[in-house]
Amino acid sequence: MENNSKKVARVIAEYKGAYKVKNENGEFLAKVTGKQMFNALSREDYPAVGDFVVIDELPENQAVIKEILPRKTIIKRKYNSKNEIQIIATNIDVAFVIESVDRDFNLNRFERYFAIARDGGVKPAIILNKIDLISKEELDSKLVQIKNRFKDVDFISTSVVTDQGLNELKTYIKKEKTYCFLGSSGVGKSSLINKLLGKNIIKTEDISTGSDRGKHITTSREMYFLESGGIVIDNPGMREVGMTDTSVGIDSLFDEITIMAENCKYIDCTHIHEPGCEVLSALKSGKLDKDKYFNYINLKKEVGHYEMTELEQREKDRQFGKFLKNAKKEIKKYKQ
Ligand SMILES: Nc1nc2c(ncn2[C@@H]2O[C@H](COP(=O)(O)OP(=O)(O)OP(=O)(O)O)[C@@H](O)[C@H]2O)c(=O)[nH]1
Ligand SMILES: [Mg+2]
Ligand SMILES: [Zn+2]
Repeated sequence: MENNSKKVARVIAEYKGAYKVKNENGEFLAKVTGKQMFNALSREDYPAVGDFVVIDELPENQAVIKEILPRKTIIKRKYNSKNEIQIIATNIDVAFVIESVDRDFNLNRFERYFAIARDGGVKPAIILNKIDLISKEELDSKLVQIKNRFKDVDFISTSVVTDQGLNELKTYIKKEKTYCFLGSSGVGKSSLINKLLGKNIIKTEDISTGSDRGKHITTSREMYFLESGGIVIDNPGMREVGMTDTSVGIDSLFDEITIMAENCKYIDCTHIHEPGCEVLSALKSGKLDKDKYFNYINLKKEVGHYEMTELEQREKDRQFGKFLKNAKKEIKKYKQ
């Protein structure tokens, strides 16, 4: 029997055991087939927000997801020590990494998010929000830090209180492209998306409870369609940003170090204690930025952890601890 009800749709929200999908015929509450679940080897075999899927449309806006079309890009992370993977979103053009200028501001955290984005082929960009809370001078100093550390990353500074930067953000978001909003809880992801939508569709944290930190307001991922034709995805804030399984993203993030490492004496040099290490000598001479170096080592370590046995982990921790102590001493000496 020919099936005329097969259509392509996009997954726009994910619930427990069901998905909201959308196509030109409307929105459907969709489930995967039993066969699909049976064949699924990992989380990655299930649909995620952003996926293009083939569906069978049923009456009353129900649907069955038959197939996931190949993903162009993916944002995923390992979220626990059991290496379970969480797919944050797929088919994303740009990942906006949002930090607010208050206590949340942290350059290393940007770097972690960038690694997650780049691992999945997604271009990262920075939104620095809540700039109404600081002076022009403080803002300039933060922007200089961002510019120096992340030379090739676009950044926009915004405030949903004064509307600063919102036009710039709107212009940045292009028709038919998909943008994923990432960042800690409370930085203003949902507030920014409400501004882009021009109305308060998403519930955000009440200003009066603003001190109640650590409470997650947004609890599910959801895609929103802007009048301009741009597509944005709101996410719940992430508690800790774990790394995914490859170190490719990290290496591209620290090109400078990767290039130096080509001249290390040993091909598998970890740049922690080896003789003839080009990276360590650059660190000593001051040619390599010390924050960048420690961040690199920490990220490497974090990625490595997932691939190591517990015993190896302990040994590496011990070595690393020793190394850190020595390095700190060295740097102190160097500074004096
Ligand atoms: N002063 C100031 N407050 C802001 C700004 N943007 C958001 N807020 C406030 O920050 C709080 C958190 O905003 P949300 O939009 O809920 O933050 P979120 O990132 O979506 O948080 P989760 O959903 O928990 O991940 C709310 O009280 C907002 O009113 C801003 O630009 N300036
Ligand atoms: Mg939110
Ligand atoms: Zn080395």
